[in-house]
Amino acid sequence: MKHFTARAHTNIALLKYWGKVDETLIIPTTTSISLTLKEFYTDTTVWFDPSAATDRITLDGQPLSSKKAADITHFLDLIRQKAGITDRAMVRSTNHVPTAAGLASSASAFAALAGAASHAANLNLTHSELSRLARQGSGSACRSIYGGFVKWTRGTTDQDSVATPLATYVNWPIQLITVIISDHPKKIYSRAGMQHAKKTSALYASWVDRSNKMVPIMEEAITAQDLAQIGTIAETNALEMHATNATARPPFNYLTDASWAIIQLAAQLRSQGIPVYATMDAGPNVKLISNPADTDTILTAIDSVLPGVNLEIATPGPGLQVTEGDLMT
Ligand code: 2P0
Repeated sequence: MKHFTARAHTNIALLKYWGKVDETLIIPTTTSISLTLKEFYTDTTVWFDPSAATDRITLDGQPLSSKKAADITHFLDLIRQKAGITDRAMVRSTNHVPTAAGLASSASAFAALAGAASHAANLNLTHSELSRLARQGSGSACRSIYGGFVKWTRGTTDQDSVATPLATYVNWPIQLITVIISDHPKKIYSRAGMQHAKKTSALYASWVDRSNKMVPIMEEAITAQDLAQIGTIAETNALEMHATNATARPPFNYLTDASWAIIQLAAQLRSQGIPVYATMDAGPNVKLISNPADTDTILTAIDSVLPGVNLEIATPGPGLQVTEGDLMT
């Protein structure tokens, strides 16, 4: 009954994943590129207990809802199957992702679970195998196995739909300022949102086409450490992703007036020569891709548009870490 603890960090996509070719294996329609973030992570401890009748899962000390627990059990079944075991698992997870920040925690959650549970089951998986495993929990989790800039190649099978690192140690100035805009409208989970956009938006096919064409250009921009080019491509890609939602039948929308105020503020700051670019996911928050040297100017500008709004500043972070025992060392 060896205990293992894993830490995995969240990631934000610069080229988004928004739709699946295979809903069960989680094979996406597009190749996506992300940045793993240092400040936000999940710690998960797992051990298998031969005397337990069911999996026991807690998040921040509380038991999960039955739907979420069923998703975790399904994921643990994949690991049990690989390891040839039937023991139930004890899973203790702590999220260091501010809940109000609306940053996706499913990426760090499934990456950490893949790391801790596979070690506890005595599986010695490579990073690539861990990425494929995490992908089957939540697509974006496959990117959180690695630090820095990461590419998830869409592939066509379980074998080749996998993340690879593009630049693990990012030692040049780039940050994401997350502007936390509260979420009043009814939440539409990404899984349902992307499915609906793919099925009904007339723009969806061209979004896929344009997104995939941007992959080599984004890779070049990352190699060149070109913040302006990375930001320009990322902002365009995010706006096009949201355009598939706006043109779905019926349409839906994650962005609020406050989100648009920040998107427009980024454009205004650029017109003054400050490199700031917006990216938005399945919620109203806007993440501003920017240079840490411009933080004060950007924060002052944000405050003039949304006085007192909450902010989190995130920087490039590391990949999955796994250690034996109950605490991260
Ligand atoms: C991304 N998002 O690339 C995109 C952009 C949200 C918007 O990945 O269905 O929780 O579990 O595979 O990974 C959020 O979707 O979805 C996401 P599932 P996931 O980061």
